[in-house]
Amino acid sequence: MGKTSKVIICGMKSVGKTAVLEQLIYGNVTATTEFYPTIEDIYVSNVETDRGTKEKFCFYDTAGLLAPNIENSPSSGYQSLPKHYMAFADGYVLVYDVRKPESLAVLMNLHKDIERSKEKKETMIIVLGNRTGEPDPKLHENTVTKASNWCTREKLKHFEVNAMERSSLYEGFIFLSTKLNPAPTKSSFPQLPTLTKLTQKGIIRTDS
Ligand SMILES: Nc1nc2c(ncn2[C@@H]2O[C@H](COP(=O)(O)OP(=O)(O)OP(=O)(O)O)[C@@H](O)[C@H]2O)c(=O)[nH]1
Ligand SMILES: [Mg+2]
Repeated sequence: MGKTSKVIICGMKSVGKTAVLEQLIYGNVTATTEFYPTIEDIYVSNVETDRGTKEKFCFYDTAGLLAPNIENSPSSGYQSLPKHYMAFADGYVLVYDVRKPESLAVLMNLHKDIERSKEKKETMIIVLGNRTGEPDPKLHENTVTKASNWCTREKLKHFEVNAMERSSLYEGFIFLSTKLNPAPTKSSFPQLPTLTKLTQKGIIRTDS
C-alpha cells in the first residue's frame, strides 16, 4: 500500500491546533467543546487529494510553545520544537491565532528552526491563521497581512481558517495531501494498454 505521511502540527500555546485537528478528522468540535493543553497526541487519518485519492496521514499534535516574555526577561529566546520531530517529519502545519501577533512571531522562529534541520529531505509546510475568538478588526488585519507577506517571501502556503467551521479546513489540508502525494508520472507507471502493445510486438518478453 501507499506511504503514510507524517505531519507535525505546531505553534504557540492555545492557538487552536487540537481544535483544528479534531474538527478536520471527527467534525465534532463546537463552541462548547472543552480542550486541555496537549502533551502529545497522534491521529491517523485519510486526507483526500485534489485528484480525489485518499492518502494516509499520521498527524502529531504537539505541546504548544510559549512566546518569550520580552518584558520579564529580555534575553530569553524562543522555545523550539523538540528536535526528534524534525528527524521524521514529511510536513508541518504551523498554526497561529490572528488575534495574537506574538503567535505569528513564534511561527517565524519555528520556521527558521525547521529550515535549519531540513538537510535530509523536502518537507511541505502550510500556515494556518485560526481565530480563537472575536478578533479586534485592526489588529487582525495587520497580523494576517504580515503573515501572508511572510508566507509569500518564504514560499509557504497561507490559509485563513476557523476551527469551528470544518469546511474552512479542507482547502489547506487537501493542498498538503496533494503536495505530499503527487500523481505518479506516466513514465514510471506504464499504462496497461502500452504494456500489452509492447508485449505483442515482442519488445517485452513475458516468458523467461
Ligand atoms: N471561537 C473559537 N475558539 C477556538 C477556535 N479554535 C480553538 N478555539 C478555542 O481555543 C482554546 C484552545 O484551543 P486548543 O485547540 O486546545 O489549542 P491548542 O493550540 O491545541 O493548545 P495547546 O495544546 O495547549 O498548545 C479552546 O478553548 C478552543 O475551544 C476557533 O476557531 N474559534
Ligand atoms: Mg492542543
